[in-house]
Amino acid sequence: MSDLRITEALLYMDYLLRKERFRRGRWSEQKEVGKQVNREESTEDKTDPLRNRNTIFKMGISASACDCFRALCCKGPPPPRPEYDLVCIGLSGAGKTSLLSKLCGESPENVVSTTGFSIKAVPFQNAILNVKELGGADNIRKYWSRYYQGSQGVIFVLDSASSEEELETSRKELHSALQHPQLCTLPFLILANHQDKPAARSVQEIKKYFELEPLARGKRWILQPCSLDNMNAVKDSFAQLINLLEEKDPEPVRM
Ligand SMILES: Nc1nc2c(ncn2[C@@H]2O[C@H](COP(=O)(O)OP(=O)(O)OP(=O)(O)O)[C@@H](O)[C@H]2O)c(=O)[nH]1
Ligand SMILES: [Mg+2]
Repeated sequence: MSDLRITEALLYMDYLLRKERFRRGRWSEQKEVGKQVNREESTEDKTDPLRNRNTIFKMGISASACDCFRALCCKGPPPPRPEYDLVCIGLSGAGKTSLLSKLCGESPENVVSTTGFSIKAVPFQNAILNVKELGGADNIRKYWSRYYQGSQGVIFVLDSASSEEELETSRKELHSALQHPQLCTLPFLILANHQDKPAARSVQEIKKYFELEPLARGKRWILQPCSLDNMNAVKDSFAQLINLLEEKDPEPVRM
């Protein structure tokens, strides 16, 4: 039922209540006249708190109609969305900042390499992800583990079209993160980015090269091929990650 209809229904209900109250008032007046009771000369105690009980009762009906009206028609603020703290890692140039910026509705143009870390609150319909991106340059990677504490999930971004050497470095970093005591029990989202490039490896090649199936056995992870041009795939994978984060008693194996 639309808000307008509910309003109409409640106003009509209120009108009926008032009409009924008026009818009863007249009836009791007639009864009193019949008993020859003069209102003005009545000896009833005007200080008696129960004297106006009927009025209070009637007001109560009217007040509850108003409460009903308020509850049905005045929409309060939506319940707060749960927030999760995530860490986002991957080699320099993998596309971490670009993807996160696009998810926040910002332009990925003029993105510069992250020195140190940056935090973005990425809003989704059912949750807010506070993502801490750690810069992927050689001289920053050795400090990554200092920033893992408090994370509830991990996003690992890789460049699917990178050189063999870079891919091997990326593989080592992913292995080290998956085995780190502060991350090893958390859900992982692995984004195989740069899929728009002709040299990009397929998701099967990446799964094999990164030895994901034996390495991540017993862990909860999602491997998603994507590119900056295909944000729907990125959003879908984040929705799956939120599902994993929401699981109170996660299944031990998710392959
Ligand atoms: N073709 C293509 N280019 C991309 C893609 N994703 C990111 N890029 C480009 O890759 C470059 C590096 O992207 P960043 O987002 O800065 O990478 P990063 O992972 O944040 O790098 P660091 O902050 O240095 O760790 C930018 O010029 C992006 O435009 C993609 O899917 N396809
Ligand atoms: Mg960056």
